[in-house]
Amino acid sequence: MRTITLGPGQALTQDDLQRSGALPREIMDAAQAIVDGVRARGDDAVRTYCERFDGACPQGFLVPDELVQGAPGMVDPAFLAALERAHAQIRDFHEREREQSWFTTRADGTILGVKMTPVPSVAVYVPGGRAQYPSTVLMDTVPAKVAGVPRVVMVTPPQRDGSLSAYTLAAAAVAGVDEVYAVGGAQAIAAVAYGTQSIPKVAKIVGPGNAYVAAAKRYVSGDVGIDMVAGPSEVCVLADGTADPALVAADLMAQAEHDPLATCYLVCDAPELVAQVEDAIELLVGQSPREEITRASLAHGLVVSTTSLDAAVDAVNLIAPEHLELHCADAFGLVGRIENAGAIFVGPWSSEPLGDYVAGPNHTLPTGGTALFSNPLGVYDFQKRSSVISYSPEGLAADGPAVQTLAQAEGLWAHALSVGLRRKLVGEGARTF
Ligand code: HSO
Ligand code: ZN
Repeated sequence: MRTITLGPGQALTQDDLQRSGALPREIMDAAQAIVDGVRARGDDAVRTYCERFDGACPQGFLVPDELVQGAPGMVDPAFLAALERAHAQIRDFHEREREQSWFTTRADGTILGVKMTPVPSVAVYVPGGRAQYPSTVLMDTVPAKVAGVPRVVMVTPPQRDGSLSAYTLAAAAVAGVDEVYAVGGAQAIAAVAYGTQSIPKVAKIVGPGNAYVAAAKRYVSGDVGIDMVAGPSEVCVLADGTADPALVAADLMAQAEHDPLATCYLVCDAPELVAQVEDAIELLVGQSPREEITRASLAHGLVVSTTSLDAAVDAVNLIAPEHLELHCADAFGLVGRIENAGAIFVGPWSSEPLGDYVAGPNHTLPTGGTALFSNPLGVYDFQKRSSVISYSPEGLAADGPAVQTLAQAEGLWAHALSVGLRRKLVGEGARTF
């Protein structure tokens, strides 16, 4: 890991992070060409790209429902029980996020409010290939289901033999996915954004994917809703001298093993702990079957060494990590000072993998510093608000003059007329509405 040592009064800067969220031009161009191809030629183009990139293309993209519903019976019972535990806890947490319609009345009888409506259809993108993430199926589907989305489809790339993983299908069945399509990559994003002969168009696409998937999501955004353009995963551990070096080492490695591009940060006001963590990593990493990925990721990780806890907190807020772990004496006391983080894991028992799988909060989180302005995936991503405005005659009489004055100032004659006509009707006691 690279180390930056901040002296007293020194602060971390964005330049120190050497972080570039931009998707490379070649990847944007390639993704655009794929999306345009699918938009123009539908299933034929999807098939061509599947064969080119996945090396296999199923006969039909729709996975038969019997196969999906049968998947829980094909997996090991302990896996199924864990999946069901995770599902119940994720659903319980997300139930609390559901926003209700609300209405308020004014003394003059006017009613104002917000009507909530679920997004009509959603596609959940689930990565395949090297990484099989049934947990992501749950995390991306449950909030949509809790919001009441009537049609949730899942798209995921087939394995080399054209099949889908039984774990992924079992998770789709447990989460209540309505249709599964064995198609991945930018071509899958294009298919659900614009529709093809056999794959339906949806209103919103969510879920993580590789750089081509991210580029395609960015390109189709606007024609269809998207959740976020996710980058490689990150963890930041904020530790003081009381932290357990082995736990910190394990937690950094848990993120590093996802992806050579994943980024690990250790922010610490106790230099002796940094050395102990590095020793612990060296001891453990050789035992990992994912040693190569873990080492590649840790190699570009960053240690920020500070002389005070206040400086460490400032550094964390600048990093705005996807996941933050607080390994400090008064960990909960620090929570109020953390402004930018996708998820905050507090104290030594709150290992980040608990949040990846079973705690309940969503694991699809803002990456690359976007925790500065965005949220974990949630039920609110699948609910739309419509404002509701219902005037009584008394309310119209009270507000009408102000509308006419403002409309005249803006030179909008018919705006003033629209209210003026009604004022007349109300004044004359006529009830035409
Ligand atoms: N840490 C990943 C999520 C995940 N971990 C899925 C294991 N499976 C990004 O939040
Ligand atoms: Zn993880």
